[in-house]
Amino acid sequence: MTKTIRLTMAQALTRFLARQMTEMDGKKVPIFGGVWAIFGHGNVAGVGEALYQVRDELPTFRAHNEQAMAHAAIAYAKANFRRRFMAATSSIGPGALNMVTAAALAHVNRLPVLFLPGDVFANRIPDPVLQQAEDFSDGTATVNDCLRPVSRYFDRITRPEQIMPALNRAMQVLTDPAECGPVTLALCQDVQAEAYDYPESFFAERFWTPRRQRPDRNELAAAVAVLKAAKKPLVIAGGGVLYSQASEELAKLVQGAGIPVCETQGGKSSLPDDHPLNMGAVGVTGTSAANRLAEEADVVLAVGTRLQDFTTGSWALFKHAGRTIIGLNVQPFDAGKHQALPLVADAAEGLAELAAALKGWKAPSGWTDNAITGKKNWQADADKVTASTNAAYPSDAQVIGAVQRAMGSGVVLLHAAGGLPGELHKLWQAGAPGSYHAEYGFSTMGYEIAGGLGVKMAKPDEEVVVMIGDGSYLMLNSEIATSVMLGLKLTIVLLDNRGYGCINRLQMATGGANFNNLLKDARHETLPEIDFAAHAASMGAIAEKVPSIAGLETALAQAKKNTRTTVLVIDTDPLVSTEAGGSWWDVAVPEVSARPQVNAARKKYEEALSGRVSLAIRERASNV
Ligand SMILES: Cc1ncc(C[n+]2csc(CCOP(=O)(O)OP(=O)(O)O)c2C)c(N)n1
Ligand SMILES: [Mg+2]
Repeated sequence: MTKTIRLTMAQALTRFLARQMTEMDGKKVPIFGGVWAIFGHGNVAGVGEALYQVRDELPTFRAHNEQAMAHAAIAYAKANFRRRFMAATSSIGPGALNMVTAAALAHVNRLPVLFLPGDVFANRIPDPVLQQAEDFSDGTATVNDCLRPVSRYFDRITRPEQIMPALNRAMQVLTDPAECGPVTLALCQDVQAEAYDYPESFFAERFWTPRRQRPDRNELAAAVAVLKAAKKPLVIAGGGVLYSQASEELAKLVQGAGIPVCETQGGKSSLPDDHPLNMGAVGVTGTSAANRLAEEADVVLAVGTRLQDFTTGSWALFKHAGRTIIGLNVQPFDAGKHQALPLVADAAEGLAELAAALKGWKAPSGWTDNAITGKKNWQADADKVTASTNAAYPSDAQVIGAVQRAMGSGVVLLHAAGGLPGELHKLWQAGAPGSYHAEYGFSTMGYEIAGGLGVKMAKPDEEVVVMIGDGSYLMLNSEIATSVMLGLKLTIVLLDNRGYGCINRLQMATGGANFNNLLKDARHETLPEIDFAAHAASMGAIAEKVPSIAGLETALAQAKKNTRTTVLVIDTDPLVSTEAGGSWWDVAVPEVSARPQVNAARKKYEEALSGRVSLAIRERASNV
């Protein structure tokens, strides 16, 4: 007879989660680093009680905002290269909906996280329960259905035994490198508390190892043939290189074949910044070293990248009419994008097999040498814009220079939205793989501080530096208090340019009037003067407003020694960004307007569009 154990559905869930294991650095560890929780009536009695039972094996962490706690969980998974992850549980209604944006962030970035929102009563007797949204035509709809399009797997648990197949499927998705993303198990409030005789075998310890798919023989042969014929090959390293921990294999391949590498936001730190073949950032926020090669490349080996518009300059950057893209990706959806020659495989396996097959082959030396020279020229440009200054309102680039000088490349640098991503992508000199943590798949304002907390949980021995704008800070800063409470120290550098600087610049570039971005240009009775240092200090952080770039460097030296979260605020110039590098980005400009500035911007926009169209026609012709 099957041995069973009588548990509530929520107790079965938490017991199961605590028994899932993996290996990190040769040591067996739980695959779930813990559970973030904000309780309400929809989860406190069921999931809350069950989490308490397993609190020693599966720790619970309390946050101040459901979106933020999900950000921390997601950043934890990213910092662990998806080898370990966390769950996030909320009550029903607003708590659950607060996680939708974070779920989309994880979905876009292909990051594993388990969402456990409470849900309405399956028996529907108390309908409508507090916080239940009522659909006039669909009795099965609840607010949690908003999580469906942003979950890789969604299930609603309406009977206690359903949790078994649902958790089995959840683990498949969370650990599958191709499918990987958010999983939502919506837990009906009454069912969380319902008991069932679960087979004991369901709770047996399970050990998960990352799957590494090898390439198909024919796809590999086709890719090798194309590469061997290449005169101007270029590698784009995307986030998949990091998730697969394929940096060594990447370095071996490109050093052997003399192929320059450029990096997406997600892929930055695949190679150290000072690797001579690393051209740095590519695309809209790219370096001149990378972008001039992208314009000429005849074969583009795109590794672990979604090829989003910032990488391809909205498909106007890669100008070689006959170019071939090889899509080395573990996910066929990405591998075959834009008529790429697919090479479906784990990045490390794929790169290793390509290197073996290309042994002895080298790209023309003129191409490689030219790339190395371009990198040196770029570095000289970058050094100029990041040099120290006495300006009252320094640029973002000058602040980046100060952070780099004070903290070096050995820290984990994290950012997500505003003007910083573009500047950091170009200018930050990253060290080891994973030392540059950008959330630029979804570019979610408010990811930064909670994200930093997740990274610190994953890497407690590392110095985590969060760079953030005033806008992002005001959107979501509450987890500063959590970082202080948990003793997880962050160094936060807040650039106060008194508004949404980058969108204001975009507005000007598209012919718009300065309107509703900088605080001074927004409807107001009193111009706000926000004391960010006082605000951060009120949550327990060590906080200081620094008067200058030199002052920032001094304060950062002290911050390094601090054991408590430190927030350093500096006033910056909202109008400047780095001119060097970059490429066109498709942002639609109005076709008609009463503003001559808009009409002029539209004219330029149409010229850029026709340039891209003629590029596409040339491409099609060369493919015939
Ligand atoms: C949640 C969210 N809302 C809106 C945006 C659009 N957006 C991108 S950057 C930005 C302004 C960010 O302001 P701040 O953090 O001060 O950075 P700055 O642009 O001044 O460098 C806005 C509104 C976004 N990315 N995320
Ligand atoms: Mg700002």
